[in-house]
Amino acid sequence: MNLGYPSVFLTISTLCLTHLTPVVTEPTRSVTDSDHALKHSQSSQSPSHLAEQPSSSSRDESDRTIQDLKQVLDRHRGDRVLVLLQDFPDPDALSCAWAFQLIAKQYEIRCDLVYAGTLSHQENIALVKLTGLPVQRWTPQKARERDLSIYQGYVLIDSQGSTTQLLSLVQSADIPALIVVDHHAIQDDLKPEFADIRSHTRATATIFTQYIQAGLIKFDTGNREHVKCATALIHGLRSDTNGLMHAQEEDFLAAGFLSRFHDSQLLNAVLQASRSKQVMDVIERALRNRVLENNFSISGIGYLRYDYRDAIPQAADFLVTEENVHTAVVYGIVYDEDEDLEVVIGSLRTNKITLDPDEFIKEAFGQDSQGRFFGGGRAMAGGFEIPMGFLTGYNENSEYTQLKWQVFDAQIKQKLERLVDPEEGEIRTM
Ligand SMILES: [Mn+2]
Repeated sequence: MNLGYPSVFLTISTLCLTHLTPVVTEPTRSVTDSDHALKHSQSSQSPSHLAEQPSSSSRDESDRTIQDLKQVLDRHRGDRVLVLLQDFPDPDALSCAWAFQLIAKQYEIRCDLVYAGTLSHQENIALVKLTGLPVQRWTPQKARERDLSIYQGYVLIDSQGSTTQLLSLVQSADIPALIVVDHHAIQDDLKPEFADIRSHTRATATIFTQYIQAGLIKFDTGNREHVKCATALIHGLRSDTNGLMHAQEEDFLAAGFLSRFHDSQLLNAVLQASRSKQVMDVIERALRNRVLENNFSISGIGYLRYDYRDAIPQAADFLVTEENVHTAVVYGIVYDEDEDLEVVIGSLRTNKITLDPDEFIKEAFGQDSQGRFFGGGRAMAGGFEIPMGFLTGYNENSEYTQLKWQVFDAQIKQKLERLVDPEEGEIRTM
């Protein structure tokens, strides 16, 4: 039985274990440049595509999208809705959820922005604190105690639900899906009233900026909330495009529009957030444990507290900066003693334009017994999350703990080895 975590189960075939209890997991998104999340094949960007002007048909289409969205908002005038964010919300998700809240407010729709995990990346904490971003943490227990019947619908932004533990709760409370706006690979299981899913767009912040430009809300430089939201959107856009390095024309255009409203000092303050000691320690471990092969840097960092799980993608960000490395994969066992949670979490970063992180991760780790992938990616970044099944659980015996890590470490390396093929010098994806 799937206890509502519509995600992933591991069968460790080599150990002949099938796991019995669904573990709390999701391919969660994280960080600044959120990796995880099931995201689609974003193949290399062709120069011709970059040069493309919006055709009149695409303009018609975007007009229609805006009209559809307006109609849905109008139909739900006066409702109260839940905006579900990933368990580890990233700037793209946070800023867009906020923009959505401001848009919805004009239709007297009240939005509660919620996430179940942790804000663990220093920049995300700074973003929320410095902008006063109205987001709330609802742990799954807390969510279970809530009266969800006050909500007439839920909204997913920058995800399609596979990265939030709250989705199953909301679904079991029979709250209908209203709106999904995302840039990850389409997952067909939700049937919202309105969906705008653009798997070739680099950031959801770009989509929301286009909504704002199309007049869904009129931003005003005299309105402090608008200024802060525009600043948050720029940060979201930056972080999903690796500081605009992977931005496409539409992202630059969106950033240009937002620059009329944003507060550069505030943005600077968010970006200046310094790394915690724990993150530095994880980066150090990743550096020490890395194995270099065929331009890949692969590193298992051992155990990591749940609260610091965002250190993994940050370590991957760092490892990929090494000379002659085009792709870095960092993973570890993330645990939470209070919740009795243990899960393998990993991040991939690549500079190689022909390497599709989504395909790479899906190919490397395959699917669970329910046909769900253990992870995926977007352009330049990917992530995975593998439940530990029967082996889950804290054990005081350090030798046992060590042994458990070694098994997972070896298994993951073995899966990756198949793709990091030294003979061909090429990455094989699907
Ligand atoms: Mn995003």
